[in-house]
Amino acid sequence: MMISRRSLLKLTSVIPLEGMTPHFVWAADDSAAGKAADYTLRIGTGLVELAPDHIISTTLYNGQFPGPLLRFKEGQRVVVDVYNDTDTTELVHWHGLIIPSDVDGSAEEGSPYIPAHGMSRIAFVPRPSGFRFYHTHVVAGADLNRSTYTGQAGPLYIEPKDNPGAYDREVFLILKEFLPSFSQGGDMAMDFLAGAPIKELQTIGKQADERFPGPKGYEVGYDLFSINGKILGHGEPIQVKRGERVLFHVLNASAGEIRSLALPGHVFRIVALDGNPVPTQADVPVLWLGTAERISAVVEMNRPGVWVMGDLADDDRGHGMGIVVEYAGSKGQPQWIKPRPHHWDYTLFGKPNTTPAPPDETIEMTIVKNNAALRGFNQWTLNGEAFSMETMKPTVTVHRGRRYRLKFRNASDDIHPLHLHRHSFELTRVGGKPTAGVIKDVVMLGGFQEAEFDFVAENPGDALLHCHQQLHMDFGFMALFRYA
Ligand SMILES: [Cu+2]
Repeated sequence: MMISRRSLLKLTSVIPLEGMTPHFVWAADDSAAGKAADYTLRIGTGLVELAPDHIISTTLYNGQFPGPLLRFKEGQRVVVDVYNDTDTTELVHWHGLIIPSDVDGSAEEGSPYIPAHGMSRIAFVPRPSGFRFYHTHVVAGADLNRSTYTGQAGPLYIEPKDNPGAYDREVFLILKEFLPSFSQGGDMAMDFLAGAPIKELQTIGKQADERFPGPKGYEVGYDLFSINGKILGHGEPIQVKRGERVLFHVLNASAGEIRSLALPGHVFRIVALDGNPVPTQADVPVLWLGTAERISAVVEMNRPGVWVMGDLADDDRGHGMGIVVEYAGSKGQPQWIKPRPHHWDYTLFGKPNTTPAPPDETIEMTIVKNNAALRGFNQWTLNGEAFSMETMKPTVTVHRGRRYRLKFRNASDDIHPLHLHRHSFELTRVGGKPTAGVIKDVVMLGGFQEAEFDFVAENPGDALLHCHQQLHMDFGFMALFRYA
């Protein structure tokens, strides 16, 4: 999806509505009633042509993948009508936004479902500015045709009140796998994260394995991989000119995969993480993104050629996870060169030599995996408790105005992209290193590692904390925060 700044609004124009919708749900304030919506999203089954011989059927927004790029203005109220043309209830979650619980799109927080063959009008004041996204937030469980396994994801950009914009062009890249299936035998170990495993956490993990000695639980794998809904080699190449500075907004819209991205011979200057400007802009050869993470990075186009910008995993890139970057005047087969090994370290982008403000309270959470404990699926517990979708019982009480430090201890070998709804957080310690100033809404927690982040309880209403891997959140890895 290559978009000039001027053509963006056209993409999000209201689509014509057909037929009658029997059910209506009005969320947020009544003042939106009677007014035309600013945007319309229509949830329905459609086809995505990933390549001429790979056309898949899945659930989409407005019949397309990715969903339309929505461009909101920070602080300017927006009304979105969401029509659900499917046979099941749906939810649209506005990821990374600081908005009320009833419009956040999370049933656990009390947001109303969009009825099957019904509609919801959703209104809120978008903030904070930056690169966000929207996606479905229903439970998939064992159903790989549901929730984030489908094509229900789209980019959202909230325009800041003032935009410095030291770049020539913006390119949005949405990374997404299709055709999921279950497999057994454990996930691939990945060791790209900075930091080292902690012995005590390995011991806790070992004890859990002894309590659940059977086979490992199901994992999800994929057949097809895409950027902007196209398998590598089948979409339009990104056309660049020598000397140009291109701002890439990269979103990992996977249901559970971690993605990497490299452009041979080029470096990425990271300017924002999860849409929030970083205190220290740093150059890296490879981007790593946990599920739902976003990276905004400027690339100076100074090595003419035709290149594959792609995932480091040969198999995934071979099955489509990449896009061609073509310099004006260059011809030939796209080239891929494997970058040298590189560790992903969030603290590179923090404020140097600064310690974060002390919290009012620290909440510790230890994450344990019970192998195949739930009908063959791994069960996830936080401090010994798996979240119950039946009771949706709040786990943590917070008080408005207080600063909380969440300390996560991962007693499993999986990497968990931790996400807190309706609040941004500041990384304070990751991979064993203290840091400050990096504001995010998802952070990867390494296997047998610890991570800490702070958030200020400044947005009353229930807020969900969960691992963004669909397979983990559906099987226990959630906690509900309730304001006192
Ligand atoms: Cu997880």
